[in-house]
Amino acid sequence: MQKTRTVLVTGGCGFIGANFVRLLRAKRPEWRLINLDKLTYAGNLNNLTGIAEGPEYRFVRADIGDAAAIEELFAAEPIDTVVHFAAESHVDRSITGPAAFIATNINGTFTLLEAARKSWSGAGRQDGDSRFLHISTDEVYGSLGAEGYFRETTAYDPRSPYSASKAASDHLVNAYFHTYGLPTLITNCSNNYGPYQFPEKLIPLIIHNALHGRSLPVYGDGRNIRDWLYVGDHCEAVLEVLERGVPGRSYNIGGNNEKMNIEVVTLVCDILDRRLGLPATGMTRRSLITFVKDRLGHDRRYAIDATRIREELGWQPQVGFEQGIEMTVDWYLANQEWVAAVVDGSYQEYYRTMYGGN
Ligand code: NAD
Ligand code: TDX
Repeated sequence: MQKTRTVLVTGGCGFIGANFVRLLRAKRPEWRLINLDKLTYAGNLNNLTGIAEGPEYRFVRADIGDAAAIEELFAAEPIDTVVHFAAESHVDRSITGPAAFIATNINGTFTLLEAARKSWSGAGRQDGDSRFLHISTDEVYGSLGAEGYFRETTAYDPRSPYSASKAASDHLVNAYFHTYGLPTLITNCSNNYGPYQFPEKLIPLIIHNALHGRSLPVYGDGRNIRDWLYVGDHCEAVLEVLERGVPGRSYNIGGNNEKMNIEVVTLVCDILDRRLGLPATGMTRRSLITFVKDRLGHDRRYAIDATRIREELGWQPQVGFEQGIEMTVDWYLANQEWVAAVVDGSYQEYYRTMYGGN
């Protein structure tokens, strides 16, 4: 028999969180789900259209750093499971404005850990099946040369304010396991792509710009390598770790799919050319590619060794990269209203600051 859970998902209105909320509603409809999200620029209720509030689903707008609000929620609801996605997630923004990353990723995670510790050490919640799953990133491990992979035993070596804040939160989570016995788990995943990703990240930004005939900014020489994973595969992995992972453990999640950024960008261009034909200029969309100033401290290569999750939990990615990019391009083509609503005034301002008038 499946255990029925009361799950607090944080950041469920963001890219991965919304995909995970959708997966849980479809696969574990009997679970009660509370989605807590601050609705920052990256959080969007439109990511959850079709998910109605009711006995099994509730949305709460709050900041994970607001200790009073979080403790009140734990007092009001029999939460036995936390899946913690909420974060400031964009590396470039962490370079221009790190403060929010410290507040949300470090202090916010601390606030959640404290609330869970206090609540779960109280009477009535000690059924031995509570879980605090912290969603983290491969970026905590730093940057690889041409060889090697990140394993769960790889020493942390974060190099951007974003990755340093995620590393700090991972350390806090582990400290709560060792010190207080909080049943924590951590997943460290590679780059995700797919529906509902905010167009500040490489793939949706390239799709959006290419559709509007704008230049396609590629940082540095375009040869930095990321390991790309379709978001649906990531969400399936998160559910596996939540239900069957061993508390105290970390699980690396990756697509075994290393690509140079320039390969990713040209693939998106070629798919759009195939889907829509050439633009009015008669030039392929590859002609829009523009090499721009590199990101400060730009990590060269990430690559995940996902042996542990494959061997322990039997998880493997199901969506191939070309297939996943085609599905993603098609989703953005079919959801131009969603895109139009998120590229509002503040996005335009962000874009001008980052990329100038291009
Ligand atoms: P996102 O930026 O799309 O969404 C973040 C969500 O968190 C938004 O809904 C936002 O409103 C919410 N949020 C931000 N600050 C908050 C706060 N103080 N209180 C409550 N809610 C807050 O991020 P994403 O890409 O979906 O990433 C989700 C998680 O997965 C993050 O923890 C990120 O570090 C991790 N991760 C992301 C990737 C990736 O490729 N996107 C890869 C590995 C790990
Ligand atoms: O305009 C761009 N041009 C460009 O060349 C942008 C936005 C990015 N890039 C490069 C930088 C990276 O090498 O593309 C690569 C991917 O960039 P992002 O989409 O910003 O992702 P990245 O910095 O790799 O981090 C992502 O994966 C790990 C997520 O944003 C993180 O939240 C996650 O932890």
